[in-house]
Amino acid sequence: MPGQILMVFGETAPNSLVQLYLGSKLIDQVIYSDNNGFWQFELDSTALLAGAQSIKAKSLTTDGLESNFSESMFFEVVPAPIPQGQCAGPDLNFDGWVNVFDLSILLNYWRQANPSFICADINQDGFVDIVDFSILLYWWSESL
Ligand SMILES: [Ca+2]
Ligand SMILES: [Ca+2]
Repeated sequence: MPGQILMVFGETAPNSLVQLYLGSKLIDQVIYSDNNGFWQFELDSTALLAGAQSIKAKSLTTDGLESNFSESMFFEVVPAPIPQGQCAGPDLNFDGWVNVFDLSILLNYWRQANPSFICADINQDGFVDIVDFSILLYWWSESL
């Protein structure tokens, strides 16, 4: 889920600089393996988009050797409602169910930035879009 901390870890030569790539993008963090070659990194998934993601690592040893990329590790960020404040996640009319009434409310605010009814922006990212729609569908017909 977005907001969770993902532990990413691996093993390489001792005291190497480890570079992590999220997809093809270098993560701007300095990570070193310890004396046993073990490294770990806490990846904050808050900024990640929902969907499949991959991460891969390569390392530079102290004597300048560069490893090949590790195999990519795949994970998925699952869109999830974060009920907070006065909102009840995707239950936009607060009746305990997620159904067509909530969908019609969502569509009322469709593609709006900072909607006047803030709960319509279910994931609270400032915009009512397909992500909010997918969260609503995920919880469809479920009592909260
Ligand atoms: Ca409802
Ligand atoms: Ca949103």
